[in-house]
Amino acid sequence: MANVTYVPPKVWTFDAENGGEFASINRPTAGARDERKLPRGKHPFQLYSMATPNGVKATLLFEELIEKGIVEAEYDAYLVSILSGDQFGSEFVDINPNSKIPAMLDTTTTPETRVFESGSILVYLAEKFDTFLPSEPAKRTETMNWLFWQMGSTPFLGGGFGHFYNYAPEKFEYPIDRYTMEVKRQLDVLDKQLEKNTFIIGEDYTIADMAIWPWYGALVLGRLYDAAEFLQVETYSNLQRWAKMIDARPAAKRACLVNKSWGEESQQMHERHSMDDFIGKL
Ligand SMILES: N[C@@H](CCC(=O)N[C@@H](CS)C(=O)NCC(=O)O)C(=O)O
Repeated sequence: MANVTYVPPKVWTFDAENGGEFASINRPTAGARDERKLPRGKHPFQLYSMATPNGVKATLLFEELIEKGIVEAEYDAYLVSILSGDQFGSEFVDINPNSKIPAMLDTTTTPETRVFESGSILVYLAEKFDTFLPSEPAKRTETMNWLFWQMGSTPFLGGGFGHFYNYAPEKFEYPIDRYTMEVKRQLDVLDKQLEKNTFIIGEDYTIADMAIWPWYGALVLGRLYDAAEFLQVETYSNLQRWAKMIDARPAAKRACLVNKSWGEESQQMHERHSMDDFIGKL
């Protein structure tokens, strides 16, 4: 059992940054911090995002829709750099009062429809184009079950495990143990589900796969938190099979590039407006 040295005061106050990786952007208040306009393109959908796993959920669905030939799903994607505080600019906050990427505008409706929360974006687009969300009640419910599973479970992976294993200023045994236990349990849940199913809900590729893959696929493919060995990700063989299968899809390759602002310059894409943007990058 770890030594307990911190005694919480009667009332918490925001005195200083806590030293963690994203400490300089965190504040205990919501709302816009400055006036900032958002760029606009010519396509029906305007996406404001970054190529983090939550961002990739939205770009994966967009790219799959376009891969299917649904030209009405064309979109302009603009980088919102969360490390520079772009998520606190006034026009972004008008679209997402929660100041997190991804956020989107559907400009084809009157008035325009704002959509925030990646799960809401997936459902909105899947319903609008009547694809990747089965209409048959049992399959639709199962898709929703796993979509909501992802939305509810992943904060323990990202905000819990990822934060304490990767970003916290020190390695604290108690939270790393607690969240590693939970993440391994979640990986086992998925591995067991994929033992009998090609995709998450069965034979249909759905928005449940598109929500889960950017996080748990990236994790077991060794692309998240440098934690592959620590979590023994190769032991989840069904999950590995599924992660590699989606990784091989052209839409998935494109989705991971959109709004990418790190890595080699040739592998970055701050804005995406058409298929031509991918030429020479894949
Ligand atoms: N539940 C939200 C989570 C979105 C989220 O946490 N986005 C992160 C990047 S992956 C973000 O924008 N962080 C900026 C901040 O916390 O200030 C969703 O699924 O859309």
